[in-house]
Amino acid sequence: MSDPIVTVEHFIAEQERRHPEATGAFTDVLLQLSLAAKLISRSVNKAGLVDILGDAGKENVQGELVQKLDEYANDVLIHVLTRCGSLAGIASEESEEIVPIPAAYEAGPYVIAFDPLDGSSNIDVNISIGTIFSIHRKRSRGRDATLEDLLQPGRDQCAAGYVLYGSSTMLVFTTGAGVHGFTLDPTIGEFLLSHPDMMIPEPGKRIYSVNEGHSTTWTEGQQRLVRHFRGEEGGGTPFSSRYVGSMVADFHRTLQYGGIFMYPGTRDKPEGKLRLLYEVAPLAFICEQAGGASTDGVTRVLDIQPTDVHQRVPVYLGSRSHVELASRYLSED
Ligand code: P6P
Repeated sequence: MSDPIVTVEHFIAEQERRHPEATGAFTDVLLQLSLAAKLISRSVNKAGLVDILGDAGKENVQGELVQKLDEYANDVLIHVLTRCGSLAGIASEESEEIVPIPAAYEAGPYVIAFDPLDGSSNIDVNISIGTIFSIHRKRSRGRDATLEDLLQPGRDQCAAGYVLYGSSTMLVFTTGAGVHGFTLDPTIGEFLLSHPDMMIPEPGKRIYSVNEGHSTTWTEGQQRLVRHFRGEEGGGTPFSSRYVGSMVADFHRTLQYGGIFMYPGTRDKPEGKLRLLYEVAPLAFICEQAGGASTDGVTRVLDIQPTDVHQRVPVYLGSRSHVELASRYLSED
């Protein structure tokens, strides 16, 4: 047996041992997230077999029809995380307000924001979808989380990660000490370390990832940037275009191959579509920990001060040289 078999539980325990000041509260959150990921993975993989597809008929705070798997993922995450004893509150894409920790359960020193099932419109066509999470230390006094605890800049995250429900289920996260990927072995129900110390190749493969169907609404700088990637402006070998339409899948490819993922603002929606707290900031933290870069076109994502739990920002994530090139083009807008 060549490589050691390391479970995510063992890996997290090892990381905790290296930090004498660690209380174990943080470990509890990560372990519960791992449990939720297994439960959601089981349902996502059965989705084609069990009649849990299709709209649940309700609308979420975004005014989007909620798919049953969305509801299930949100319910599972809230169920396991409210009981972990280490959280003071939860922000979810599916909940307009902060989800409190019921008085019956112990609260703790962290807060979490998550998108329970991002890319859910792809559920019905069996395209990879994902869960994205971001963990901060609680700053306010008292038992329960306040808005101040959730509206912290991404640079202060103590952990961030995602679960990719694809051809296999992967849990990828950082606690500020590099990025590590774990692949679920469903035969034993364990996440096993499969991708230690992940680094974004620099400059990486020449891949750009954006929905070009929106190109007529882009700014001039954004249009010129994509013309550059297509080899139509400024010479150079054309990039390949890859776009799944599921952020976790597009990001995971960028993390492993390099390139750049973009969701730009438009003239009528300069803030773009993707949410800062539970989509963009966690993936930006992972991206930078893996040696990449992230910007909203003007500001480093991790330096953005959030003003609302569900606020949206434009995003450019990937190999540092490609993101820096994007910033140069966008600075001409
Ligand atoms: P568009 C999925 O709905 C999502 O929130 C992200 O996962 C994805 O990157 C983006 O929206 C796709 O949006 O406008 O290209 O369909």
